[in-house]
Amino acid sequence: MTGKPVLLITRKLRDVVQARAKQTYQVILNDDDHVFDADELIARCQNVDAVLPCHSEHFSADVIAALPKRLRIIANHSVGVDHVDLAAAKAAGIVVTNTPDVLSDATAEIAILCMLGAARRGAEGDAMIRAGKWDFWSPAFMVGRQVSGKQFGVLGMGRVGQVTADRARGFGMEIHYHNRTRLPEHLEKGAVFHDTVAGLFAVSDVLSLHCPATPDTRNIINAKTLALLPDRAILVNTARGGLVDEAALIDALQSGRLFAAGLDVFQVEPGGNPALAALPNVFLLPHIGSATEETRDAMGFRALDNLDAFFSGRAPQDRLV
Ligand code: 8YV
Repeated sequence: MTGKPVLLITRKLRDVVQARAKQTYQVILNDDDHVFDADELIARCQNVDAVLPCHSEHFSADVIAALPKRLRIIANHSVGVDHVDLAAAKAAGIVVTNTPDVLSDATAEIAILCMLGAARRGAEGDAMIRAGKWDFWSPAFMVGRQVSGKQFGVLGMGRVGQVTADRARGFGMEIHYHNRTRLPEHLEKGAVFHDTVAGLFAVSDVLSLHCPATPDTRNIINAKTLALLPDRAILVNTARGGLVDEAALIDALQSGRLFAAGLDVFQVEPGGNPALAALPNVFLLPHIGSATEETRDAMGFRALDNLDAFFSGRAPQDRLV
């Protein structure tokens, strides 16, 4: 290859990240930061050597089949890669990378915010004051659930799950988890391992989701599994909306079986679910788990590190296929 490789950056990244990218690559930006549909994504990828997408760009098998031979790497600006058909990329000889580790702290903070917002009725209180409807106070008013002393269940004890568990420990919670494989003792830090999902759910006063969205985990939260949770449990989802059957969640929240939910991710994004948003016992955020200045910079740099390694003939540290 002569000259700088051509890199398509699909969404607006932080200035420092874009500036660094321009030092090494001939960068094509998306100036108005709109989401590319499949046709536009294919069209924009035609004359590039690499693409740096977010989870908002869907590299389905059909999209990947329409990519040019020239495009050799998809360096994601995300840890989750459910928006990329990895098998199709592998078959097409396209390298795929992600950005693990660097977003664990930021996402764990949002998980704790979701837990506390749900447990202490944050959305309800905020809405009441903003609407000018706070006209009463009593010791019996807006009483929520305390999290200290309760059991915090982690579904998916990867990097984000582990940091979130550490934060929950700080709130005096007892940690339980289910994972495909049990963690070594030094990472488990006293957390109780459950070898089944049902075993974990049965003890989780707060259940926090940290597993990837795969065909196996789709709607893992459904009417049946919600019924396994202790009475008046709290659900926290900062992973992927596809993990939750939202209709079943709404039923459980309306019936009072679940005390509350704290959600940063939804089946439909952007937008979320208006029926969920209509419930007072749901604390909602618009998929901002990793949205801090520090983490956005680190994610951008990590994606560029992967690209730099690839184009200098080294193995990208976060290569998935
Ligand atoms: C981002 C995410 O919001 O990393 C992920 O999997 O969902 C988030 O960190 C997004 O992909 C940023 O590009």
